Amino acid sequence: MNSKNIISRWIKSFFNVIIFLLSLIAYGSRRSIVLGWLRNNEYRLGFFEGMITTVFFFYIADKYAPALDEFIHGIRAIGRQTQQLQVIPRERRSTPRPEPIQQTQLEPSYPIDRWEFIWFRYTEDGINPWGDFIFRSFKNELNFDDDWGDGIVNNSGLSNNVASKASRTLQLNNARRCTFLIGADDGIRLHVYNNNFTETYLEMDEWKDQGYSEFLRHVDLPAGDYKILLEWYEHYGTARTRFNMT
Ligand SMILES: [Ca+2]
Repeated sequence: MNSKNIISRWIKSFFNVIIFLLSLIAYGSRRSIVLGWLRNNEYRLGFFEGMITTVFFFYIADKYAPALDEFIHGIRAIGRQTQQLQVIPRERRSTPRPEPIQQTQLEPSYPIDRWEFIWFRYTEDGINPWGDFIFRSFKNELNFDDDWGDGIVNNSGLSNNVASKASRTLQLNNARRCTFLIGADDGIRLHVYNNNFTETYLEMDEWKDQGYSEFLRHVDLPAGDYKILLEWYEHYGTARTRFNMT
């Protein structure tokens, strides 16, 4: 959210990348280290040693590939932040002391006729998983099933560590039993509130890393307006999100 957070995260991922590179170097130079240690120039790579080092290499690669991803996008995030810092003083010169409005655009707006999606970078913080704001998008259809595989998620520029808050107002002319189906890879949460948020009609919490999974709930809703909030995140690997109401 602020530049301190971005820089501290970037430094963290920078060190992860360094460790990853050191691991690669260690892997590459393993043979000469072992040779020096054994003082045996006729030492050759044995079958089991080959197996163990290959498994070790894939373990390291799997562990640090997300860090490489984080590292690259961290540089972009700092670039974006720097651009913002450069733009703000210029705007302030022409406008007499504007109020800070940075945060209001991050709150879901619950539009009546469409979904609003607010996209964020995902952070592995259990309390606040919402990282830097990326952009907003909209979708008219009530029901959707977006499957991005392991590609870029919805023009966010990210294929991993991306999250969204989708909101919309639902208008029911008659009381009825509604069936909510949500699906996600990875985590998802659905909240259905009354129009002024004083009552919660439905809460589904499947906020965890998982392969694509679907969850179903029935709920009786009186006629009226409802606020729907669908939170979703993709941690790593493939990504998909689905909402279906009947
Ligand atoms: Ca995933």
